[in-house]
Amino acid sequence: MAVILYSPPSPYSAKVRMAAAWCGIAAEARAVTAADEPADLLAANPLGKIPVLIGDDGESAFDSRVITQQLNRLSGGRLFPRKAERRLEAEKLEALADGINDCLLVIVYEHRSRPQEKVHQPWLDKQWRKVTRALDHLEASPPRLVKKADGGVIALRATLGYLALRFEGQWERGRPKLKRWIKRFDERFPELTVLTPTA
Ligand SMILES: N[C@@H](CCC(=O)N[C@@H](CS)C(=O)NCC(=O)O)C(=O)O
Repeated sequence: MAVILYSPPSPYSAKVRMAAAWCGIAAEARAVTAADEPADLLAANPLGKIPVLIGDDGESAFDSRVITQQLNRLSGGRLFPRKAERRLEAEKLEALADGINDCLLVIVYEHRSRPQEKVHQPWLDKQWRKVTRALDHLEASPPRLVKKADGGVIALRATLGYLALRFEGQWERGRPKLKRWIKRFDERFPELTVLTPTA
């Protein structure tokens, strides 16, 4: 069986676990602590980052956008729409969600890795402005939710789960449409919601 190396709070990991579930691809989810640089993770990804998908043949795939494309191929196209225009929309939404994750992780890692007096606040403020602009863009026009999930909406749900976990109380105000979007996603795809980031 395929294996996904992951960590429960990781938004990219949540995205690929949700995507694998949506694609009907059975994969053992194996939790690793990337910060400890464990040997099995380094053997699968020299960058020491999660998530990693290890296929039945032992071949590993990373990063998460490579994994979602691989899941799409393995499932015969279940994760991304076939029509070029829709597919581009889904891929751009995935990139936007991942881009938000990138900024949030910079903030989290800065606080985690540096002594408080060495935290460079202007850099973190810049990251937060990127997050804010991206969320405002999504609030102005939340992605369509149809019967079928895709790599874009799954990525966004994972990212909003990470925001809820690590930035509770800091992003929700003035974003009622995004909050409603989460509710509708969760009503429609409860089997995916259970895989969103957790502590
Ligand atoms: N672009 C990568 C980002 C992956 C990433 O940064 N994962 C974090 C956890 S959420 C990680 O492995 N951090 C440990 C490290 O950077 O050493 C992807 O999409 O998979």
